[in-house]
Amino acid sequence: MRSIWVFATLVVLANAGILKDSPKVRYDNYSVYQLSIKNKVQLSLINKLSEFSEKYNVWREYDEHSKQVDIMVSPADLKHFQLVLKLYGISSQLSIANVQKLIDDEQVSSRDSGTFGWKQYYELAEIYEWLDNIFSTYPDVTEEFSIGKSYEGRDIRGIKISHGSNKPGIFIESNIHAREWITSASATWFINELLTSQKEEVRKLADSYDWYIIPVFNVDGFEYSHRSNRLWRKTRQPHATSTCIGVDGNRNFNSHFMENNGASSNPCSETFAGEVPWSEPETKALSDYLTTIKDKFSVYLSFHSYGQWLLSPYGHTADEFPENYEDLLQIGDAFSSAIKNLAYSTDYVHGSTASVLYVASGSSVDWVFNELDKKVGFTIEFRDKGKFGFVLPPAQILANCEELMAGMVALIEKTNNLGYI
Ligand code: 0X9
Ligand code: ZN
Ligand code: ZN
Repeated sequence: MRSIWVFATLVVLANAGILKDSPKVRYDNYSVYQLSIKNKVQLSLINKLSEFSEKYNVWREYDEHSKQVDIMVSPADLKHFQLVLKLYGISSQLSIANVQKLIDDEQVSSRDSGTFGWKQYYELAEIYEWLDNIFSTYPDVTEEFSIGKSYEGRDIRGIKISHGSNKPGIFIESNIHAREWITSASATWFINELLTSQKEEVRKLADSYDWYIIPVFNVDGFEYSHRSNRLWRKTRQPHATSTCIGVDGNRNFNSHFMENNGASSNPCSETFAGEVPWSEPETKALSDYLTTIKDKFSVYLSFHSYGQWLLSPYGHTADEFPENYEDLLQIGDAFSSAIKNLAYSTDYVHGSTASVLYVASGSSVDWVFNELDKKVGFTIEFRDKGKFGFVLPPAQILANCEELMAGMVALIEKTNNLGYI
C-alpha cells in the first residue's frame, strides 16, 4: 500500500519536472568569433542572425567604439556562418575555439580550500549561506533585507552595511544577467572588504556611507546558469505566446521602454524587453524597494560583464545627454585612471551607454536616474574584452576585485567632491 503512494508521488514529482535531472547544456566545439563591422548592411545582417539566439548567441553587441561584435556559433552552423561572412565581406577572428573547454576549466582551474573565498565561483545557496555568516559575525553594522521573491519563489536578498544612521547611501545591484558570474563574485568580495579591510581608503568608504548591496539579483537565472545552462542571461518566467523563456531584466524597467530599438519584442531574443514594463516579479520588486528607500541613497551602480566599460545614462538615446554629463565624465575619468594606474594597467572606457556602447532602453540605471532622480548612476562592465568573455577564469576574480576597489574609491571621492554626496 505504502509503496504505491511513494510511487504515485514520484510520478507526480517527475511530471512536474522536479525530479527530472535536466542535463546540462553542453557547448562542445562551440566557438566565439570577433567580427569587425564596417557598415550598416553588415550590422543589420548580424542583428538578424542574433534574433535566433539559440543558434547564434551574441556575447557582445555591436558598439560604435570598437565596431566589433562577439558571437558564438555552434559547430553545426559554422559552415553556413562562414559562408554568410564571406558573402557580406565581414572579417572575423576566432577568439574562443571551444566554449565547453572554458566551462570545464572554470570548475577546476582554481579552488578555495574549503571555506568561501574568491578563487572560485559559488552557487546561490553557497552565497546565501556565506551571507548568513556575515550577518551573524557583524550584527552591529549589517542588516539583512529582502526585496521580495523571484518568479520561481526564491528570495532576492541584500545586505545593508552601515556604521551609524543616515549616512549617504550607495546602492549596488549585481548579476541581473545570470551568466555574468564575475559580478556576484566581485560583489561578495566588496562586501567582505567593507567589513574587514584595514586599509584607510576602504575604511573611509565603509565608515562614511550606507551601503545597500544585492549580490545576486537575477536569482532564478543565476541558479539556472549553474545547473542547466552556463550561458543563460535572462529571467526564467515563461512567455504566453512563445516556447522561449525569460526577459532581459535590464530592458524591463519603465523608462523609455522599448524605444529606439534598444530592446527586442521577440521573446527568443537575449534582449527581449518583456510584454510590458515590470512584467518580471524581480524588476517589479526592485523598483518598489528602491522607491521606498529613495531618500536614503544617492549613487546607483549596476554590475555587469564584460568589456571593461563604465557607462552612464542615457541608454535610450545617443542624441541627448543628461544635464550633468560633464560631471559624469569627470567621475568616469577618475574611475578609469585609478584602474589604469594599477599594475595590471587595465583599460576601462567611459561615457554614456548609447554613445559609447549601444542603445539600451528600459535599464535599471536609466530608470533610477530618470524616475528616482538619482543623478549619479553607472553600469560597470567588468573584465575582460572577449578572450574569455562571460567565462572569466576564477584565477582572475581577485584581480578584477582589486580593480573594482581602486575604481570605486576614486568614483566615490570624485562624486563627493562634485557635491553629489
Ligand atoms: O546590454 C546591457 O544590458 C548591458 N551590457 S551587457 O553586455 N552586460 O548585457 C549594458 C547596460 C547599459 N546600461 C544602461 N542602459 N544604462
Ligand atoms: Zn522616451
Ligand atoms: Zn549584463
